[in-house]
Amino acid sequence: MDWAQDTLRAGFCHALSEMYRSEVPLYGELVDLVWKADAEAINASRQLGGANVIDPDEILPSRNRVERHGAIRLGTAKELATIRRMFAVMGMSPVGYYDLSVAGFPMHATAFRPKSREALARHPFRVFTTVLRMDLLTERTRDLAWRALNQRNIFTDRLVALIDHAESQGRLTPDECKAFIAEGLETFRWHSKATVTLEEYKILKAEHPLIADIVSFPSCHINHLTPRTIDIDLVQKMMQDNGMPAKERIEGPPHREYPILLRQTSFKALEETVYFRGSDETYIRGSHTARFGEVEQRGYALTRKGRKLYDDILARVNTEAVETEADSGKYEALLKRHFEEFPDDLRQLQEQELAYFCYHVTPRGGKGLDTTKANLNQLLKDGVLDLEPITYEDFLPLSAGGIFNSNLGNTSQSKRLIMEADADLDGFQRMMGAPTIDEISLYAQMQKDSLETCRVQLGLEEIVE
Ligand code: OOG
Ligand code: NI
Repeated sequence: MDWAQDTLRAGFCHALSEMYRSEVPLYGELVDLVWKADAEAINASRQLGGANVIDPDEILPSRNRVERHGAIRLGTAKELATIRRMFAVMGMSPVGYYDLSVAGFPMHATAFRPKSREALARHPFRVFTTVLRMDLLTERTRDLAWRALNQRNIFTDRLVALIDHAESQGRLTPDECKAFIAEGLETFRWHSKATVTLEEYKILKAEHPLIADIVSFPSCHINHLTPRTIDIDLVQKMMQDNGMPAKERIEGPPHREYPILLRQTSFKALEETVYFRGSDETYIRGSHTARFGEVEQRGYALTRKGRKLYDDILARVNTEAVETEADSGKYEALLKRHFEEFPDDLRQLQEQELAYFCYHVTPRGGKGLDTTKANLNQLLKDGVLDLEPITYEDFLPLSAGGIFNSNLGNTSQSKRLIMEADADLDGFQRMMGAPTIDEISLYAQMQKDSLETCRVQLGLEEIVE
């Protein structure tokens, strides 16, 4: 299916963003603030001049301005299998597997997103999608969850009919796309009327607040939406200056000259009024805390070797933080110190094979190349090729903060049960009815394809890496 899929995906993301803006006005304020921060960062770079000038069209291609990721939490295999089909209509595939049990969440996840460089460039909408692991719940909670989840249907009949239709026809007409967007939004819409009683909600929440969030409502409301910025440090400062309930620190790697992976911050979830089922047709007023707004700055995709170095350094930071009972200021210092070990230089990242790159033939190119076999590093040195880091398109949900907090003792028995569980990729794929795609192999393929294009352009037989 590659008709107007990119347009449908863009339209859906835009509609979802408008819906969330009206549901959570603070999200709208955050988006405005990100635009201001980006404009300021560009201006500041202009004033500095020289090599530091940010070319807004280069670093902020049109995709960044519309770029969003969201997150949803599902309850059952049926929901996961159907959401996979729904996202497939928009050209989004399940990429990566995330085991959240390590952080004490009875959930695992994938991210639905476009796979190819071209589709990502046209519109990179992605949705982090978790599903509950029933096997990690205590019996009482599991029974409750089953009952609540089995009586709900988070997809409208018209949406399911449109998915069937798209699958059999291989496309949707513009009118059908419009209907698909309108019907699809219903799956992600917020409902303040819970499907459970207050007592049931309390039982679910006592085991884990996210279980209550997944199980208690008639849809899988989008729980946050995230715009992308070019200067997350500035956004964090502006959030604090504007009195937004910002998180204390930015998650992920520290600030670097050459950013890697992903840095994120958010405003904390809001407490919202909800109504629990009472006896007969009555409802009881209560509250629920789940929805928030987040912002992210994306860096370079790392190779397996690079990711291992990242994880090793972070583990050392966290161990030392626990040992020294570091507060958030000290934690920041630890992070900075330990990450000095991660090269902050483009050529080193390339030579040590820590990050992925796309290669291009430079304008002066291979004029006068008199060999059939050339060495990649020599071609770079000679200015025949240049390199462009590949952006990390995935997630880092088990950020420093997550693991750090879960280390802080005070762990209940049901939580311990979760934290001692193994990842279950097979179980996840069985629930979804399809395999997940390994994200690292996507980046490796992009790098390989770009080298192959260079090889052909230069008329070489081989470029040796
Ligand atoms: C997980 C959300 C993960 C991110 O940016 O890492 C995510 C959850 O549903 O709580 O969106
Ligand atoms: Ni997120």
